[in-house]
Amino acid sequence: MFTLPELPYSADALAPSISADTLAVHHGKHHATYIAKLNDLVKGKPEAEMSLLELVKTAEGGLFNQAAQSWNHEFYWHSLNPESTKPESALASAIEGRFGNQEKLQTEFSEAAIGQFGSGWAWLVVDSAGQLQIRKTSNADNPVRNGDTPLLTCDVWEHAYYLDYKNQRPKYVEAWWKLANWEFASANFDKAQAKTPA
Ligand code: MN3
Repeated sequence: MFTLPELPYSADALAPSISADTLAVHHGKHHATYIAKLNDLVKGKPEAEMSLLELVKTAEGGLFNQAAQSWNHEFYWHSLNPESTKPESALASAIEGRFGNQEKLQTEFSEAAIGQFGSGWAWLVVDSAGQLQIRKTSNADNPVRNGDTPLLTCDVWEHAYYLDYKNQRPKYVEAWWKLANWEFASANFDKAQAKTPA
């Protein structure tokens, strides 16, 4: 049985950038429904014993969609932090090396988030060669399928921002940056470096 993880902060902690109303629906309804549908699909099957990440890496079709949306949302909640954070030194120098500075990373990431046609996700990842990359994926797709290790993600499905920003995705992406959890990204970066062959 997969269970809905609790939010790592209180429901009103991200306001006004992301309102408590949005979190109530996005976590309490959308994320909860992905988990419920996932449990229906794996009931009585060997997949019920697999980890969510294994399912994201290997499942296909409807099972992939529910598993990936379950994983993506948990990762998204952790990609947000009501406290202001900064990339730690190893990640900060990798950002400088790859993008020049953090502002340029933000511009490229925002373009991916705003430019993703329809529903999907924008990601900061480490690729299989250990390089930082910006990715955008459609619907439930997740860059781990291509060997990337995600550091941060921004959900650009309309349900992530419609209550707060209506159709104005750029305003939501701008607000997302105020919450970007660099502590989480730095920890993910360190883990990715540890498993990249030197
Ligand atoms: Mn969502």
